[in-house]
Amino acid sequence: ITTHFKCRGGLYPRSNIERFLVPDDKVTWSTEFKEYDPPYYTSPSLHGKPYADPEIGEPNFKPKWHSPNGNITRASYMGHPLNPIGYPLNPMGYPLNPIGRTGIKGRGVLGRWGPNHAADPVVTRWKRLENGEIAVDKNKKPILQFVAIKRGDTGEWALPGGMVDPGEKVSAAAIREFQEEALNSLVMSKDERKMYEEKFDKFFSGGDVIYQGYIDDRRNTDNAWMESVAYNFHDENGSTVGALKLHAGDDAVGVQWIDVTPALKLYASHKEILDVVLKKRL
Ligand code: RP5
Ligand code: MG
Ligand code: MG
Repeated sequence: ITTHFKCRGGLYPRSNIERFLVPDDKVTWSTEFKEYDPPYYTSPSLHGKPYADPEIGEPNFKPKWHSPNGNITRASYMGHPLNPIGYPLNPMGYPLNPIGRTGIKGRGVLGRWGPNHAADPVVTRWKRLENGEIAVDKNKKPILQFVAIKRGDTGEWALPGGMVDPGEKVSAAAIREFQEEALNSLVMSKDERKMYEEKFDKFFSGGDVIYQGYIDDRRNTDNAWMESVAYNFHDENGSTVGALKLHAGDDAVGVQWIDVTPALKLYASHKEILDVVLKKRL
């Protein structure tokens, strides 16, 4: 991801705050943009949330920017040659979006200043005909399918990803989010959940990192942004996770296997991630 579109222009999510319009050629911080005067917005909904940072400058808030920082990492996957886990800070000490301007300052609805770390599971299988043969497209290429959820907030189809909890391994977050959003593990009994966990231990231990870095998420601001690690878990013969009955859960309002096609439109940068998966699998 080298630029962003989805976090520019229009109203900021769940607010009536209009973003300052940033033209394509004024995104990068190194391009001068004298008129740039974005509104400052941090959602009142963050108030008192355990996952939300205090305001910058509060005496008890001393984050170590650019660093693994204990349980809450402030390191970025973006970095630059001098500091591989770094991002710019402005003169007032606020982290700056590594891609550039978004037309809004503050944190918006994001809890953390700087990178907000998420994990995205890309669970795939080959599309099959009723006789079990792999279905092909008009170029005779096998058709890849992935588990998509419909997001409750925007109604868009997306990877069933979510935020990494403090101290949680990123790969564990990807698997947990898949189980919550696509299998509705949150309403399973302890025994049921255990049964699933044991059944899929092997499947989920074989994930490949497909992408790590910035996500063009509509919640991003100049000072807070999403970064994610996407893992591909592939069910080659469709016999394990590929054969499961899916149930939308948590913040997902729908779930289904979707064909990966060039015309596919997905939330944030998820289509770009699937393009990488497809290239790797074909
Ligand atoms: C996206 O938002 C990430 O790629 C991930 O899919 C998702 C995490 O946020 P929530 O689903 O928790 O809202 O940027
Ligand atoms: Mg979730
Ligand atoms: Mg989610």
